[in-house]
Amino acid sequence: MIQKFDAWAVDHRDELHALLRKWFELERPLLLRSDLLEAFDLVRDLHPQPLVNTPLHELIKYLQEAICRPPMVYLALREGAGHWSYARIHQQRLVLEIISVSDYLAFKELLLRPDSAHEPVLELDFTPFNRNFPRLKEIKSIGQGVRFLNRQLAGTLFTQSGTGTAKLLHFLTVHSMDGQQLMLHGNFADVAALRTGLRRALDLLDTYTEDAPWQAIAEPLSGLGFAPGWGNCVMRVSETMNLLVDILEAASPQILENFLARIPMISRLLILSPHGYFGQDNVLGLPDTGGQVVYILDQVRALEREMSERLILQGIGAQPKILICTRLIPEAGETLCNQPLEKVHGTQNSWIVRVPFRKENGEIIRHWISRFEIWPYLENFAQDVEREALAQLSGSPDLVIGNYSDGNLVASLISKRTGVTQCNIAHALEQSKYLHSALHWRENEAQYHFDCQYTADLIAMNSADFIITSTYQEIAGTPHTVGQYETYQNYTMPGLYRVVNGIDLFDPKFNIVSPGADAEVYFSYLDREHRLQSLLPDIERLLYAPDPGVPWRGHFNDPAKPLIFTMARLDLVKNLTSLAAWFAQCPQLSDAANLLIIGGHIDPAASADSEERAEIDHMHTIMDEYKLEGRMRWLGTRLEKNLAGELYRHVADRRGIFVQPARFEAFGLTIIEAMASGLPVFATRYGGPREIIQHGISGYHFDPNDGLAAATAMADFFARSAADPDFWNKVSEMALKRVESRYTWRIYAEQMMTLSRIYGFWKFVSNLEHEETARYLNMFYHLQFRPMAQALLPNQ
Ligand code: UDP
Ligand code: LCN
Repeated sequence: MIQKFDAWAVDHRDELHALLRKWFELERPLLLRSDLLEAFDLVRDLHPQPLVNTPLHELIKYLQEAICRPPMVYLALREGAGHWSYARIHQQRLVLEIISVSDYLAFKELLLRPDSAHEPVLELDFTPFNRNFPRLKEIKSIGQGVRFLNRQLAGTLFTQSGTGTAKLLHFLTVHSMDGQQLMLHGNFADVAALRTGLRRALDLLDTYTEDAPWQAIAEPLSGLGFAPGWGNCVMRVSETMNLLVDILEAASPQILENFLARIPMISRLLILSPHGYFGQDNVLGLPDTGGQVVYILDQVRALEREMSERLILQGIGAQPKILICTRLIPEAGETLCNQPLEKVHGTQNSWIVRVPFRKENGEIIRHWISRFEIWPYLENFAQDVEREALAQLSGSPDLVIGNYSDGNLVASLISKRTGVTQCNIAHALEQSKYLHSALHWRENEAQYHFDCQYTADLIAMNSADFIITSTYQEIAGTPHTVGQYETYQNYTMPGLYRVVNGIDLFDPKFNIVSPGADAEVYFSYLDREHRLQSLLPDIERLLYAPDPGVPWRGHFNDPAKPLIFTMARLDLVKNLTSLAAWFAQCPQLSDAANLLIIGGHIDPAASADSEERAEIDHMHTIMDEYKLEGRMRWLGTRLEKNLAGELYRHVADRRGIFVQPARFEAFGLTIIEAMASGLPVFATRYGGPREIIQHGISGYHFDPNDGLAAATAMADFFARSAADPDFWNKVSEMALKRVESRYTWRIYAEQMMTLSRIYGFWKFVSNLEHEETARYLNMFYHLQFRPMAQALLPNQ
């Protein structure tokens, strides 16, 4: 591409010059893709020579960012996910020169620190550590890591004569759970002996009926060297044994996967979610407590069910146990977050375990602390949690799952000490939510401490054995937008350090496993039988009574109109205030529908969070300015789950829509909840919603930077639905179908358990330990993260 461009540029200096001039005229040193394309379009329209389909046009398509400091422009080009290159061009010379990522970032640093050109900088680069590890090649395969790993490793393991089967024999011989020996007793000296044993066992099984239970065959099989774990009845035991016979005969990755799927490996989980108010009642909507809590509680129920069913099928009596470890907050208001132990509703043996944050001197932190401020407490927390978990589980967990930057860091610390497999879940990576937050970290230091957070992220994502994400775009973005993990590939925090390769998107550790919406609560508005009629009076009161009984502002002059509904935490990124403004500024929309907003508080004094207080004030200003009193109702409350479920359905009964207007949304559980209820959804095009919704089919995306277009699209939707009721029905039907086929907790739990088993197996039989990386991270943790985190402690 660059060569073609160079050849073209020799004869087209004028066009190139005109374009650079346009960029400089914008008088902004940092230009985004949209700015760069817009300028190109202007030049194209004015210029006598056609520019479409020229090498310049090709190049422009890949531009992601540019830094303009006359006379130089530095360009970042993204040919596809994870494929970046960098170049610079001089305004007079007009020759494109390829440069390194380091040079690009160094130039970017000058924007903030113009005098730092010759300062030495700490550069982080994980490239050398990963050279000998298998990695994916195709962009479209990103996120299917464990399947790839299984294929790759099965290939090498079983082609090296004998080693694969011998390792498998060793694995099955030492495999135990909760102290109980499983699969093989250890009587088989080699693979040939195992083969003979399997033949004898299968002959023996032939003499029983297929449905004879494990208990009937346990003794004779034990005599042949077989321990429990093969199945709960003769049929299943012989199927499992036949899979092993096939592997010993000629292994294929698929047979190996099917066999591993049957080995009981996971029964004790440790899940970490330190920062928020983590509870089951009265917590949603509080600052820092949102989807992550919903996700984990639903996840735990699904995983427990899946683990139990699998253990029963394999004839194992053990009961799975899951611990969710979070912080204990002594001053926890109306919540139960001051209780050390709480059983998870709807489970047999899953618990929320709360451990307080403490200072070095043992003093316990009593109040809630924003997620941006908790970094100094995590190291002690990790130690305390580890002790507590080992005691409660009577041993190590089989898997540690981290959540969000803080939980993933704690998972890394625990997993490093115990050797337990580590899985990360991001929920939200703040680099995508707060634009240029790494570059401007110093200006935002007082409020956000992104230096600590992004350092913790780098450590955790490189320590994890595997990472699950809710969408593909979370890892790799789209052809033209950068993925959330991709933002960690290279970035700079001027004055701190520069990252030239922070994470590899093609690493097989990445796996897409999407969450679901709780089907007991979020189901179609048409499913009349299951609907909770008893909640209707509450909904009538909340929406239409002069006093809804919770803090509120506004009412509906014309309650017959359909509703535009939104519900979220009231933080800046969720952007609810903008939705109110778009609604007010678009008369077609505010004529067609009423606006219902649920989030935050009405009284700013009721909030402990500065960002939330600012949003509350802003919402009042908009309501005053546009006189929204009779067209909008704002409820400053947190809805209990069942009530929220029935409310989505009520909005659907009235042929309304759900809107998610965030500036950026990592995934967006409310979107799948609304869709599962049969509501047409309009959602931001930045982040997960773009992948959840197929635009124009199962809902709509919009650009939150263009509120007028978004409001007009909603108004058109209402107009078309009024003219043709089938139009609304079609979108509603497709939304329901989309969720059913992709976003359910049953699919999630199956996939998650498959990953854990396959990964656990490979970790055992092959050398997947990234020892050198671990050492590098250890140094980075101690020399970089720790001092920064300690510096946040008050009075230091
Ligand atoms: N939620 C709720 N009641 C409220 C506010 C929010 O039940 O008053 C739930 C909502 O249904 C969803 C979650 O909180 O399950 C928010 O998750 P989402 O992924 O949309 O956003 P997050 O808060 O995680 O950024
Ligand atoms: C955090 C977010 O910001 C949401 O986008 C997700 O849906 C939620 O966590 C659950 O993963």
